[in-house]
Amino acid sequence: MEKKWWMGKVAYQIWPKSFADGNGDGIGDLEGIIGKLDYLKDLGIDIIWISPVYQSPLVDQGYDISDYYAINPVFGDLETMDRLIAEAKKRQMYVIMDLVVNHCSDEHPWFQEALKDPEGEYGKFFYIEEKKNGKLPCNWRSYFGGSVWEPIPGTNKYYLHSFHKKQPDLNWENPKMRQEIYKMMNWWLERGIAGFRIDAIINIKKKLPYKDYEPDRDDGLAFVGKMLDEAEGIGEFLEEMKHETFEKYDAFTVGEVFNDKPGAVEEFIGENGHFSSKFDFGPELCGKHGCWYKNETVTPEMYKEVIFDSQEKTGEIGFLSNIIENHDEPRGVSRFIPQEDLSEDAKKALACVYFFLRGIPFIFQGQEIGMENCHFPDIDAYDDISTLDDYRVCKEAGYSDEEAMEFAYCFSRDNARTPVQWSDEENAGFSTHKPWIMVNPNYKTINLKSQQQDETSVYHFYKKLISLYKDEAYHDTFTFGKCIPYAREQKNLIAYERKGEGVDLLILANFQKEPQKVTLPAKCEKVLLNNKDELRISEGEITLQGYQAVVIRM
Ligand code: TEU
Ligand code: CA
Repeated sequence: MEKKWWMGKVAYQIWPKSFADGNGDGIGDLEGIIGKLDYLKDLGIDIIWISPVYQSPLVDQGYDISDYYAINPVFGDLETMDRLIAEAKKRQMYVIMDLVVNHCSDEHPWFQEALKDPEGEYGKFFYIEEKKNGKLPCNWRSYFGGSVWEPIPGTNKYYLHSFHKKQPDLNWENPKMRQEIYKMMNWWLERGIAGFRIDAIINIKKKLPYKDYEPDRDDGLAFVGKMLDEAEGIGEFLEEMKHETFEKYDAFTVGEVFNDKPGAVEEFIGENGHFSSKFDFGPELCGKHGCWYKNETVTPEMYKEVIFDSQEKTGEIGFLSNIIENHDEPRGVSRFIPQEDLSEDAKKALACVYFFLRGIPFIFQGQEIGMENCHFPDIDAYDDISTLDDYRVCKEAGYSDEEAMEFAYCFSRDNARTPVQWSDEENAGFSTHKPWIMVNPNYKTINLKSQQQDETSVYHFYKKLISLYKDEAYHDTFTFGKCIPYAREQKNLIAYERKGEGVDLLILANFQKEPQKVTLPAKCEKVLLNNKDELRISEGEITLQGYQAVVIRM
């Protein structure tokens, strides 16, 4: 396998609005990020993914772009972005930006032109159709609720949006549109970014001609994702994109790819795949069945099966990007640890398990201090459009306000979007101004400053994880070694070996409060990491305390 610069690197996702506020207006910004680069460097981060900071009405928090060539003044300007890229480089860190090209904002000039003249050049940048025999082209339901078709005022035409109605889908079948996108991507790559996280990319290929699917709710609509199962040929677009853009820059690309089709691993992230990596969404999708009230609580056994499943499917074909959370998900510690077991040890055990899987570990802002889901006082305190829709769906299904709020507490995207808890000072040290969204009230106990002073904190554990990962003696094994599940059938034990490059490592985590014994596959040479003070090892056997996690060299 050809070795690439990004292999073995550690990545960190910044969701700018809630990361750090540089100018005291209550909203995170680029200056705020620059101020934290030393912090990230010291943590051990190499690659920084910054969620969208482009010009945008922020209906979907920047995933609705109205100018790809400009920075939203809320976040800063191009000069600040250039400085951020340069300051990161000085510290041997790489910046990747979010590439949102399945759709743009309805306020983008292309769409504004399309509204004026749906038959004209820019009309062809979108999917615009008329009703036939009084019927819309298809019954697809958008990700954020309602039909994907929205009327164009003053005409008999409709445009398609897979997400919000303020996010019209770009027409990838149009080569002119595609060239505009590549031009923009190269413009950013020329500015010195190291690559892209590629948003919602699987949606760019539609199953055409349009057709209805079996309705999956009382609204008579079918989830738009259903169409993706049948849409063929996305590879042609992605190969073209690769040749026209990132290949020329040796860029790192990580796709938001929800795709389980046979051959998808090889196609997307194999040696000649479309992207460098793709997120492993196995854990994120675990126990989800279409709407909040149908979701199951994830047990350690369920979690174990999904991560091993992804590892087995991927093998050494390519590199997954491993996560426990992101800006679209609740906090990982609140989701993957049984609520009654949530503790610092359990947080460290979860960190240990996901971090050493084969692939590229991504840390989402605040994860390194063990930030948890947030209790919002009422539905109006939420901001996220998707949360508001899911809440409505629960209410319509007959759930009480209290029940719907409990679902929101478990699943809302805003759980991950509260400000990073830097200290126990006012506004958690995020801003001198009242933040745009509430701070999790637990910031007095969960914050970076206090954890920095405590060697046993979750934060220091993350630092240890990263420095072990990068330790020269093990780095190649963690990067290129095989990942082999160990004692998979042993309940509430999540264990695997990393083997290769002359080293054998064993990762063990006990996901229950009660101790459990594990038979070792070989003699223990050295304990490299342990989230507790003690460890009981005897001849060929180890006894793990509740939520104890260890990394051992065999
Ligand atoms: O997400 C795409 C996506 O399919 C989901 O994660 C989606 O956000 C979720 O099912 C809705 O609850 C990407 C971005 O990560 C997300 O923040 C954007 O809202 C979305 O694209 C649209 O750009
Ligand atoms: Ca600000």
